[in-house]
Amino acid sequence: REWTKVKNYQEIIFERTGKIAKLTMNRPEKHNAFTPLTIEELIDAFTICRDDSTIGVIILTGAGNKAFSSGGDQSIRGNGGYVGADKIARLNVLDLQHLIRIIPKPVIAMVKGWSVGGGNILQLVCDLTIAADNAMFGQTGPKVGSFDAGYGSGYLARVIGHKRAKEVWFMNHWYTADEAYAMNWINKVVPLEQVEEVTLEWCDEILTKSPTALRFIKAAMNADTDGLAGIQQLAGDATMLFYTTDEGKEGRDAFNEKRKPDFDQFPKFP
Ligand code: 1HA
Repeated sequence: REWTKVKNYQEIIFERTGKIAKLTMNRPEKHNAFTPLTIEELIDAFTICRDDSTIGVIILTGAGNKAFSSGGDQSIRGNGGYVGADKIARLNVLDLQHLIRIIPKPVIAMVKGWSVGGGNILQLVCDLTIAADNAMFGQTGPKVGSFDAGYGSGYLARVIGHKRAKEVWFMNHWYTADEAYAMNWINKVVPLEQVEEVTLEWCDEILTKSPTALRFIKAAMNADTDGLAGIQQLAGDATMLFYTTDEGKEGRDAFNEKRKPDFDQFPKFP
């Protein structure tokens, strides 16, 4: 497969091969710990993927074989968040979590090595996770004076169960890829040297499916978890489809032509 670079960034790599995009957190010297800039760049790249109708599936991964991500970069943690060049303390990874949830395309985490803290929550909010057999999962928040009481707790509890989620957060143990698999935390474990090949095979398979069907399934499952904000996404997809129908267009056209709409011509399905 041939990879082409889509855009240049400082702390991530954004490449694509065919309809598959790959976003790589690229700070391997710190196990891909993220800064506000890493997150800003990921949000930009995910937004490009969202708008580009020739991209059907997105892989999120970390550079090298040692880590997916070790979470927020503790060396730039300031008063109230992580501080970048603009000196503003931010928790902008929360915006990225939300974007990964609402982007209407499958996002697959490809995890090699450490998946820790806020990095592990990024893996969690991806739709699917394929891990190398050297992957290691864990939350460190209470050890380092942090916590994610949003998706990192509530959604984690939905995915692995309340008892296990509390164990993860109270004990801050490490879990191997096989243990994480047994907990339903991730979808598949493969030998390190095959992880990219298998991830790309999953992408290829997904790309043969109806994108609209996948979009609705993702929105529907999120709606069940995300309350009214989740229903809003699902509802937005319904509006999008309705706008493509003759019935929807009749309302628009009647308004623009200053006449009464004729909705009688359209079928009322049982
Ligand atoms: O909880 C949140 C949030 C919650 C709500 C809203 C927003 C949030 C945003 C972020 C977070 C968090 O992510 S909190 C959790 C932050 N992360 C951690 O506590 C993990 C810290 N790292 C480790 O425990 C270990 O590095 C490790 C178990 C992942 C790997 O250990 P290992 O293999 O022994 O490597 P190590 O030598 O520790 O790491 C290699 C280099 O990377 C070290 O630098 P060096 O001594 O070579 O100069 C190490 O300091 C650096 N490094 C690793 N992780 C981080 C890091 N530097 C900064 N921040 C890191 N997270």
